[in-house]
Amino acid sequence: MGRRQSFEMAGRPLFRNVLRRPRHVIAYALAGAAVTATCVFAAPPAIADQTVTPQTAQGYWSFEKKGEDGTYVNEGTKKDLKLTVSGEGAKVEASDMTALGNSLNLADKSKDFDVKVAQAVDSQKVYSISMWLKSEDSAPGAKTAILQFTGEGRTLLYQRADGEFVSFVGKVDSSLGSDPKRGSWEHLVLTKTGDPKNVTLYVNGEKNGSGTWTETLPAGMMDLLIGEHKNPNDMSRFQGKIDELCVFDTVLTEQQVKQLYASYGDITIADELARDVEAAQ
Ligand SMILES: [Ca+2]
Repeated sequence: MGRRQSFEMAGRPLFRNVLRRPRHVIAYALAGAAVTATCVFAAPPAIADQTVTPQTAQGYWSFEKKGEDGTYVNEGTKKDLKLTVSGEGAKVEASDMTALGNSLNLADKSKDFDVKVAQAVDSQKVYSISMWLKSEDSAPGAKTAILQFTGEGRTLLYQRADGEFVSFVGKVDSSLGSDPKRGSWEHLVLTKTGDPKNVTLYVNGEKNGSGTWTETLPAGMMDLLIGEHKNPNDMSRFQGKIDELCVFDTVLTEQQVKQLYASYGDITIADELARDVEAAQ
């Protein structure tokens, strides 16, 4: 309503002025407008961000389809990127949110599992990782691993007992903000730049926190572990559900993060409803 009113107020007077003038004046005015427009836009406008959906990611796993080799089908663009799920602690089964279909269920953090994307990202370059996640850990440990690299790699994202998100990827703890809604489905996006070195976490399309470091990261492609530290005794395993894992080889902009979140129309609505119900209780 407000938008329509302001459009009419801005648009009508101009429209009337043009109509009242003789035709050649209108033509001249329009030509002038075109020249003005050309001058104004002589420098090319910034190229609009590419529209981001899960399908535009290099790796995208919805956990709905399994390939002949037993791995979950990568519905993204780089088909040789594979996600493997093994161990008694990891199952893929019907989610508690219908719109998500099947989700990865890590039901008991005392049971071992191995959920991994081999050669997922180039450590020193840029990337973004997104997923839907729901913690079901009623007694979380001091640190819970969420995203971890193997070998020389470090913990990209973990969560403290009070819900604070932290990245240790740069060999220093970078706080990425609190998580007051731990226990409900949340859409997380973590973006990592090359130089300057920065990680930024978005929760449900909103920037939650960011951190920087100076240490040079180990070189090369990194295997990404989901929900477990590379040394399982160092942190608790994640207990809960994960879905819609995406790996991008770009740094998503804030606008693209919002686009990606918005692309989950039904789920974001269900998520908001769940929050409202929770808040009312
Ligand atoms: Ca799914």
